[in-house]
Amino acid sequence: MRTQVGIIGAGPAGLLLSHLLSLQGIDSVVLERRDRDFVEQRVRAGVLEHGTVQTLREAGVAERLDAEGMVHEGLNVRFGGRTHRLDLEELVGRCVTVYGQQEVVKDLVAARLEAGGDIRFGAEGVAVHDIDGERPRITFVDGDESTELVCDFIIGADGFHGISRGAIPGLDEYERTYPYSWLGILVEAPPSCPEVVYARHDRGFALHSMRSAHVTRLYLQVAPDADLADWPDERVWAELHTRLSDNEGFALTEGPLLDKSITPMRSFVATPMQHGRLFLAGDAAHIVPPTGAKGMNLAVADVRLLSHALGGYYHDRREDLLAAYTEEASRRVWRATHFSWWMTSILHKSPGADVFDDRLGTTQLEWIASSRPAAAALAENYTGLTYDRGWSYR
Ligand code: RFL
Ligand code: PHB
Repeated sequence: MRTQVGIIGAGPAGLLLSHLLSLQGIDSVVLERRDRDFVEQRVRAGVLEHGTVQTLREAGVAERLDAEGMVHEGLNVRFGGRTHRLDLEELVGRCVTVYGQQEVVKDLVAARLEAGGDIRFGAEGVAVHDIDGERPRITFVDGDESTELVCDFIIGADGFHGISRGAIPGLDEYERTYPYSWLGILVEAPPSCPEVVYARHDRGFALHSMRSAHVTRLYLQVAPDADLADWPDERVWAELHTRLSDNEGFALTEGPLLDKSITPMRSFVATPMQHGRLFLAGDAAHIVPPTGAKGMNLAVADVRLLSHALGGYYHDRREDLLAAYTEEASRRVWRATHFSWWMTSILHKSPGADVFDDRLGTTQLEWIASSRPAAAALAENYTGLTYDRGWSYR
């Protein structure tokens, strides 16, 4: 088999890149380890930055997003029993849209298949070869058949646990772990207020988000080694009621659980994001803790750059845009890494934290609640950096 760009992973990064390339007349094949159903049902992110929505619109895959996505002009920060609303639109002239990652994935899979795109679900044993030469190859098992895909370029969009990153020699990796995890539930119940709520409480962090007018998404800070077996639904609800309460009458609506899972928190940056003809995108190269809602947005930003750079290569034989990929992508990655770390540190309660630690957290929340420049700094990062160039080369 032969293609121009071989893409490993059918998450938001791999699927969107495949679509952006096809709009520029560049062929790709996407190899995905899991089946279609699994990829489309996986519950994950929910907050799309302004620029992510714009990219999906420009790519022509935002029809359902525009109809069903919930535009949020503000967000709430809750601490000390009080709720402070940040008016994102008024502070920085941009908002975010709440729309499930799995919905983005469904829309992209549908768009690829409708355009005749090649996505191989259930591809096993994926391995990359000859990335230093001009004809890199990917081998994999498709059904019972061993297959070889010869490419011009390989994109590793296979997430944090994928195989691509390991193929880059001499990679530097920077990592921070956090002394807590998030327990997330998806609930069949209307959201208890119209916007996202980030709550700092003495018992730990809690988050109220949503997926639609009928589905709520909630998270709780739990111990890093927490076991779902120790978190029966009643305990989860009791803790959510306590941590999300305020002195202003907030009442949390309960409902049947549709999903329940625990996610560890990690910051991770690998560099360089490229070697020879292999380029990493999204979680394959970097992970942020979910507190800043940046992971999927960074994946989209990476593939915007790659789409533009690959367009430059195929249309004008330009190699400079590809050569600049790590440097360009890293600027946004490190900004989001700092923002996510900062949001995490001011909103969570670390085990063993003393009064000094607590006051460092609350003084920053008080500052955000009382100072317009501080609120604007949060809003600018939360809604996302703007893009200085398009995803398309032409
Ligand atoms: P993905 O989505 O992990 O996709 C990688 C794909 O590669 C496949 N794969 C392989 N395929 C072939 N061969 C192999 N050897 C393979 N190994 C892996 C996998 O099956 C998968 O289909 O990575 P991508 O595309 O880079 O996208 C990144 C995002 O998924 C991730 O950053 C976000 O989900 C993070 N995240 C959030 N991001 C946001 O922007 N906003 C949020 O509100 C937000 N909330 C979250 C989150 C992540 C969470 N969890 C569960 C990690 C909330 C949570 C709880
Ligand atoms: C979500 O809706 O899943 C969500 C919202 C905000 C975050 C993380 C996740 O910071």
